[in-house]
Amino acid sequence: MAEAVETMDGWYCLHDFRVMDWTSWKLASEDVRQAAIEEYQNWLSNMEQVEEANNGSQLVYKIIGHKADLMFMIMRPTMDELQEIETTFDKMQIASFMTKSFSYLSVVELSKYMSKPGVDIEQKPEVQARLKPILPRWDYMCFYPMDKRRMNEDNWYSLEKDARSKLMYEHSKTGRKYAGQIKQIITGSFGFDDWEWGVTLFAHDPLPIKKLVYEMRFDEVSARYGEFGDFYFGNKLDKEAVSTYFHI
Ligand code: 76R
Repeated sequence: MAEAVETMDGWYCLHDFRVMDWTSWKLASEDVRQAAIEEYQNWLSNMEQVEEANNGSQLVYKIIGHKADLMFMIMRPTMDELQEIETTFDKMQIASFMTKSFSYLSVVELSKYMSKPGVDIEQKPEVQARLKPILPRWDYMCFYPMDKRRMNEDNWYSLEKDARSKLMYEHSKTGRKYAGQIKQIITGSFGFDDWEWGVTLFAHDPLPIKKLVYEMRFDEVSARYGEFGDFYFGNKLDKEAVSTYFHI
């Protein structure tokens, strides 16, 4: 039997996708819309305070295309906080103009494929900073869930650990070429959601994301073992731009 790799796990993470019902929003009175926007902005301010205290992080993206209009990416130390945040949001005025189109529950994960035996890297400040990340304020974001294949010869879970480490090393070399252009957060979702991992990529420009994802398809680990879900792509919605976004 192949041996599992140890993982280091950080903040819990919810990717929450909503579709805006612009027709109902347009039909609502100016007062209702204004109150809903203010309530939403207050909610964002409360969330920002949590982030300033280093107890979590969050971002909002405008998703392009039919799959969603907004994506909230929320990270907190406990799963309970994520549940509470979701319920609080659902009770807000603005949520009554939205439907949920997709969501993804996971936890920030770093595997120990690259760590040396006998060395505990988990408590290192740079590792802790990656496990509990303050999300980057970069303009573009791409999210997709993925699995590692379990089919006939191509079964990731029956590959020996050394072989998997070698493939992951090759994978990381491709990734490192994009240092400074792309930040990636891998979240694990075994037992939490329908896929095994969530991949969230941040960039200043959309094209490096396409180039990285394409180039990785040729890494053996993606070519032989990668299975992918739906892709979501968006640009950042800052608090300052909220009024403009919702303006009719
Ligand atoms: O943690 C590290 O950064 C060390 C190296 C590394 C690991 C262990 C790494 C680097 N990744 C790791 C694990 Mn990754 N990653 C993906 C995708 O589209 C595809 O083909 C795959 C989706 C991208 C785009 C990506 C980017 N990575 C993983 C795992 C867990 C595997 C397991 O445990 O079996 C998955 C599912 C996964 C998927 N990866 C990098 C990147 C990038 C850009 C890097 C370089 C990061 C850096 O060094 O700055």
